Amino acid sequence: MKLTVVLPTYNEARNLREMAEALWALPLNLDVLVVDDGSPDGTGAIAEALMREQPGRLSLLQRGAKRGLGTAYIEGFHMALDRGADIVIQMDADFSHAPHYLPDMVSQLTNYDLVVGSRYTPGGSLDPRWELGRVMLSAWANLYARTLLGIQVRDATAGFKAWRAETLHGLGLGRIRSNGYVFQVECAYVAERLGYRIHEHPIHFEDRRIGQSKMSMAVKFESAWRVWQVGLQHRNLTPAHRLSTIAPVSSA
Ligand SMILES: Nc1nc2c(ncn2[C@@H]2O[C@H](COP(=O)(O)OP(=O)(O)OP(=O)(O)O)[C@@H](O)[C@H]2O)c(=O)[nH]1
Ligand SMILES: [Mg+2]
Repeated sequence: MKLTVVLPTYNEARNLREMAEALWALPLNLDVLVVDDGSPDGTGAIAEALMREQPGRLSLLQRGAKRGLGTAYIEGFHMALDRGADIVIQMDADFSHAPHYLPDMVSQLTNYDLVVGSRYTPGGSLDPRWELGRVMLSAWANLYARTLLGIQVRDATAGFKAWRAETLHGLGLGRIRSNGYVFQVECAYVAERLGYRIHEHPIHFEDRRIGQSKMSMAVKFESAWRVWQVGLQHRNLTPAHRLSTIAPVSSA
């Protein structure tokens, strides 16, 4: 069973080493794939040092310039799948998504196709250090996306997910077009439309330990109209559209 954790990074030099070590300390046999966008703070050099220290446990996809979270994940997922991952984890590199939830989330993949680390399912919680404005924005974004798209998942904007490789194959990564916050919503929506079994595992979401947010206000506002596009683009998807279930075209 090959398990790959995809970590997108932009200026996470002060978090990356600790994060990789926390992941390796888990009772899981996993490798880490860092997708770095030429972070000016030298995150890439730290990833290279970790690669030398722990051969085979970490790889680096270096993209050179900041190109957004969505495309970072899509490229990272493709690479993980091409290298034969059976399970792919996505999470932030800043400790908002605590590594200690992973063993439970992974074991739930026995019964589910996608497990979401969820702030808004019973038992989940948000860091009390979040200011009221951020709590409201997050709650509003979730309500907005869920109402507009009819999403069942309570934490539709969650970026902490454990995917079976078959689910990612069936999703069809080429369908996913969002690059900012809506990337998370689009993946959850498409997975639901395609009839995948989704479980929400409650998590306590911590504010980032060190460093700054990379998400500008422009990205947050772009998300509001982008949700409409996601709805229009995928509303006709049904379980029959899972890519892995499409019969190969006969060459005869
Ligand atoms: N490769 C890559 N990673 C990114 C990009 N933007 C953000 N990230 C990473 O994606 C993860 C989530 O971004 P954050 O800046 O933490 O966004 P956020 O969680 O909404 O903001 P905070 O609450 O302030 O942490 C982090 O690991 C970032 O380093 C990007 O353009 N490219
Ligand atoms: Mg964060």
